Parts: sequence; C-alpha cells; structure tokens
Amino acid sequence: PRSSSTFYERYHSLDDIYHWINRTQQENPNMVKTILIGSSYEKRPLYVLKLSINNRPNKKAMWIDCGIHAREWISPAFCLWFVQNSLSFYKLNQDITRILDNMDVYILPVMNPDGYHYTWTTNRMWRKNRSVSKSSNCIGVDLNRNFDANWCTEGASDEPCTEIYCGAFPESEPESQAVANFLRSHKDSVQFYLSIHSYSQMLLFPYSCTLDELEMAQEAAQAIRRYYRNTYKYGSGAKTIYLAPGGSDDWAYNLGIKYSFTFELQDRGRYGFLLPPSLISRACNEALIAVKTIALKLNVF
Ligand code: ING
Ligand code: ZN
Repeated sequence: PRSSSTFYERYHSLDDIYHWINRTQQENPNMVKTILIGSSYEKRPLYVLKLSINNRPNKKAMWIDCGIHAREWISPAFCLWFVQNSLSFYKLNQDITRILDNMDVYILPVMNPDGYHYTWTTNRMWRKNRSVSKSSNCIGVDLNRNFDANWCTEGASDEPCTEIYCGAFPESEPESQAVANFLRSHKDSVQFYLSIHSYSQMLLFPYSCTLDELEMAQEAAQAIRRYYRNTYKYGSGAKTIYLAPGGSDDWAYNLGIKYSFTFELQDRGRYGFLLPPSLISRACNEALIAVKTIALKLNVF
C-alpha cells in the first residue's frame, strides 16, 4: 500500500532529488562527496555523488549514470536506490562491503535534469534534453546519440525533430560534454562504466566487446533469474536491441574503460516507461544484483 512505501519506492521530482543529494551528503560526510561536473542547457547543476570509503592510492572506480533519457523514471530511481543500499549495507552485506572497500563509485543520478523536469511538468513522454536548435523549431538532442562514437550514423538522425537527433556535432550538448570531460579526466581509475535506461530488460555491452563482458552479462542475467525469477536478455547493443551510434557506452569503451554496459531495466512493455511505483523495488533489486555480480568479477580485488 502507498502509505507504507519508503522514499526509495516512489518517484521524485527534480527538486526532491537535489534535496536528497544534499541530505545524503550531509548525513554521510565520511562516505559521500558531491562533485559538480557541469550544468545542463538550462543551467541546472549536474551533481555526481562519490562514494568512497578510504583513501588508498590507485583505487579503482566505477561510474553509473542515470536519467540520460527523461521519461525513463526508473533510472534515476535506481541511482537513488543504489546509493541508499550502499550506505545502509556497508559492513552488513558482504558484497557491498567488498565492492566499496576496493572501489570508489561515482553516481550521476540525473544526467538530463532539464528533460526530467519537463516530464514532471509538461510532457511525461519526453526523451531528449531541452536544447534549442539553430536550424529548427524542434527542441532537444538525444544525449545517447551525442557522444563521439560512430556519431550520427545509422540508428541516429540529423533531423532535430526526431527522437534520436544526434545534435549539431559530437558533444554539442553540455550534459554529454560534462560526462565525457569527467570520464576523460578519470579514465585511469574508472574500470567499469554503466548507463541505466528503461525499458526492455536487457544487459547490453558494446559491439566489439570481450569474452569477459559476455560472461559478466551472462552471470548477471543468471543471478537475476535465480534470485528474482525474471528474464533479462544480454548481448551487444547492436545485435540485441538496435543500432545506437553516438551512445555513451561505446564512447566510454573506446576511451579505454574496459567494461562498459547499458542496462535496460523493467519492464518488457506492459507499462513501459510508466512503470508503477509498486514495481520500483523489484526493478531496482534486480539491477542491483546485476551490478554486484559484474563489479565482483572485476579484477580489482
Ligand atoms: N535504449 C537505448 C537507446 O539509447 C541502446 C538503447 C543503448 C542500445 C545503448 C545500445 C546501446 O536508444 C533506450 N531505452 O534508451
Ligand atoms: Zn534510454
């Protein structure tokens, strides 16, 4: 019932998420730092939470971004879930403890704050950011087509009125540029890149992946099946879902981040982007077990 759902079992407005970021940092000063990595087209701050337990030198790291696409509300909900779970179960859950003892975690809860805000106020099904085009009256660039990896080839569009508009040039958008700049300057530590989307229940990796990544995704999908009796497909993005040039996962992989994944969370289309709040905990726990499975296979321990 609604009255007994926790903060993390509900969707939150952008303002609530900004307050949550603030609160989370203040309540956990030893484990959480906030890093401002840039701002959106409409000048909203892009905050990354850094979860870090100790200052051991040469520590490896993982990166998780949520909310590239505005209407995929389960995605920011997962980032909040992940942070909450990590902070609550450190020293209590063996897997979380092992991961946090050995890795820093960077989390960008809402990569597309302008679009997210717009889905709360005006159009629930908005996908892109909210940048104004010089050549058209249509608004918004698909941030997951705006990275410099096979930019604007088949699977993207140079037409601003489409949902998969790639932008005027690679990293033309402040949101993708901020993420790319941050990862470029942290590429020596970041070993694991993860981008959270919905929907369709898939664990995707770049086309030219290694056997390692295939095995990681396979194990993660098996863990989801074992613990939650739910089916996730896995494979390269191009073969499993469709071509998505200019995506952040391919770009991160080309940058040299060895393990790069895109997760498509619940569901498989029944509710689609409108996943009801009652399904948030299931969807997030499934994704969490997949993240843990992959993180524990990284060669950093
Ligand atoms: N899907 C992804 C998209 O950007 C994707 C699909 C991402 C495919 C990355 C391959 C690689 O279109 C959603 N739901 O946004
Ligand atoms: Zn998406």
